[in-house]
Amino acid sequence: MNELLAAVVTAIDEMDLDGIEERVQACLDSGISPEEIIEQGISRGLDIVGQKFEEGEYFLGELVMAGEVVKTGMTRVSAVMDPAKAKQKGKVVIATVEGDIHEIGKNILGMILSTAGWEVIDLGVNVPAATIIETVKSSGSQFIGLSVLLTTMIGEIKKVVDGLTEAGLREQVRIAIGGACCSQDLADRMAVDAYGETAVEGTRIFDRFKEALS
Ligand code: B12
Repeated sequence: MNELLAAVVTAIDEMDLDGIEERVQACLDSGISPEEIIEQGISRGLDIVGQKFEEGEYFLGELVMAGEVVKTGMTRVSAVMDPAKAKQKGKVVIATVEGDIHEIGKNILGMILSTAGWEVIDLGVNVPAATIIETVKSSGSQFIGLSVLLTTMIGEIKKVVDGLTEAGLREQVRIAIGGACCSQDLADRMAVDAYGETAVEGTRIFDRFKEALS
């Protein structure tokens, strides 16, 4: 891996809040794209932290700290993403489902979708299905991106699907899911339209949805 990207990975793994901005900036200065920094630096760093958490080497405090380091690094990345391209393709409603407060992946998805030309309506974390459906109605959006990291919260996906069906909107709205506990199998079981492993894949999915609906 590129040395500068590896330094971003290490900064997250070592929870180096003071060093992350400088390291992200070094990547940007050397011409590494924001998308590469997100996918190969920030996301990989968090994968390692997640693994160490699973293995009992890191605890909740480290998770929180790693989250803060990533947020700080992301401010540098988002500063160079081009907002001028935003809003041309249509509106996407994104949210982390109710009961789940993980926001980093959703925020990255939002940032990448904006850069790819979408108007992003970000409802935040811990969002009830009813709020998502209300927003779809009031905004006229046909696209929903749900972030789900906790296995215990997968039932929330079904609530969104059922709520849309009850509102008579299911046929005209496309839903994608992503996040640590999601998979194609889960997408099939929840009867949503797609699963995306990465935020970059998310942009391809929404482009595909749009093409199919128009
Ligand atoms: C950071 C973190 C936290 C931070 C979150 C900080 C924040 N501000 O977001 C804090 C400390 C708050 C936290 C809390 C908890 N966490 Co936590 N956390 C993590 C960790 C280490 C990283 C998550 C992350 O940000 N990853 C980086 C981002 C970039 O990745 P991502 O979210 O997957 O997103 C990428 C893709 O998935 C995709 N994507 C994401 N969403 C979407 C949506 C769409 C539509 C698409 C297309 C793509 C897409 O795009 C992103 C970029 O490519 C994970 C471990 C892991 N491997 O995921 C555990 C993890 C998710 N947490 C876990 C747990 C158990 C908890 C707690 C319950 C711990 C506790 N005992 O209290 C609480 C839950 C609180 C709650 N109610 O939500 C477990 C979940 C296990 C499970 N299967 O249910 C994990 C997997 C750790 C583990 N291995 O045990 N956590």
